[in-house]
Amino acid sequence: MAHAPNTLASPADIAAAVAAAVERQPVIDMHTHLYPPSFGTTLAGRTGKSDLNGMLLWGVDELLTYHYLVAEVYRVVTPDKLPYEQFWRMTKRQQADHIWKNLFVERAPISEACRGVLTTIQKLGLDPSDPTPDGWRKWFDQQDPSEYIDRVMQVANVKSITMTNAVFDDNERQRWLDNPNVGADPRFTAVLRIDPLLRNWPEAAKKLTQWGRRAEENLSATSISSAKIFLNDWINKQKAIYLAVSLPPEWRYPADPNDPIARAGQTVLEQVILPVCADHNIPFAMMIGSHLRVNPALREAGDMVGKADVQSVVNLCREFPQNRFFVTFLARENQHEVAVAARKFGNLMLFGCWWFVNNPSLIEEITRMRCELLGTSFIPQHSDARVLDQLIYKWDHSRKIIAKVLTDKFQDVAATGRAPTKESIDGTVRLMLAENFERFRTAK
Ligand code: RAT
Ligand code: ZN
Repeated sequence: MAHAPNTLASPADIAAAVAAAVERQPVIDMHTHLYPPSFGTTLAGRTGKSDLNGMLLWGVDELLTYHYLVAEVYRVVTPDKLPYEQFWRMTKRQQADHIWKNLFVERAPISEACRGVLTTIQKLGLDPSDPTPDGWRKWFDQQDPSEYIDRVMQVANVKSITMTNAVFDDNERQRWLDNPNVGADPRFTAVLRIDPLLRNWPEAAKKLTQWGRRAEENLSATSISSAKIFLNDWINKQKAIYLAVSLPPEWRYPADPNDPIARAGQTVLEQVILPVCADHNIPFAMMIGSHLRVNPALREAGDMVGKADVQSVVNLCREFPQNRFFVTFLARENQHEVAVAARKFGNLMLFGCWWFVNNPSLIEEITRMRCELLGTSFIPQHSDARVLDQLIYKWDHSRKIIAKVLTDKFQDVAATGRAPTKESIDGTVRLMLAENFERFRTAK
């Protein structure tokens, strides 16, 4: 068969073009827990300015004490050997050394979170075969946090980092109140995170009242208007590009009429959150399926996954066509159903392989299925990085899988006799790593 000159007909040419396009395309990372140095940082580097409650985490001790690795180390050094409270009393460096010894030296570091630390160290130009992290620590101590952000973004090829700005977190809230420019770093964008508003209205109402916006448990007209003013203020203060919440597996829309807290959540959603999002023309992101603190002693490492309800998302997308929803589910069991739901609603954008499905085997399965059901119209990944340096491994590992899936898909299409062009490969990759997010969030 004859091919136009700019087409890529051979499987090897397609594989090379896809791999190059995926490596080259800068990413907009739509969900992280990363912040600019203006939010404070626990590791001062060469600036000497450390802040105990600083929100920017970076460096090898933070990488090694990532909560995914805390959960994993408790598989092998059980609480009868090291009581949880004793672990939490250790310094960060002692915790890091404990994890290093037990997960990287005495056992093979084959989990995804262990491998991630080593990929990061390698891509920074350090030697992952070093016997201890001490040499790496010295290197990190010489970095300037702000310059280091540039370096990590360059190595990871990330062009924009989306923060998670939890307005009900006192530490974070105070930073916005103390410094109106705290979020002004052009490398970062803000997302207003509002979990208590939807998950526990009585608690949120108390806080709102403390902060000078009168709100009552019974969701009077005054409460609704207070909550709307509160959201408006914070969207404006943060210049939030969307609103976000994480929801438990039991979350339903419509809510169970016999559950007063869930009913209040429904009212807040219908009468506060969605109208405010529509007014500001910003999407609402729902991350669904996390059971918080099933083992409270493990703190943030103690959360669990549960199967959630996709039909509730279907109901919302149908009832609120004027709103746009970013959605991701935590359970593998929900992935197929929600991909089908996205075929039905243009106001539903699937994103990422979240947390416990952010593992190579599941990323591949989910990305393949989404391509087959949705073509190019989804956002395959976000990093969820909590430690700046994790951008490097999260994107390196995901890029390779996205490239593998897209190579197969383009080769399958080529086999029909319609060979792809380099432009169509580049364009597809651009949609997936940047433009689908940008277009959906700014759509009219
Ligand atoms: O993936 C994580 O690190 C979780 O602890 C959560 O932060 C989750 O991603 C969330 O945003 O709630
Ligand atoms: Zn997150």
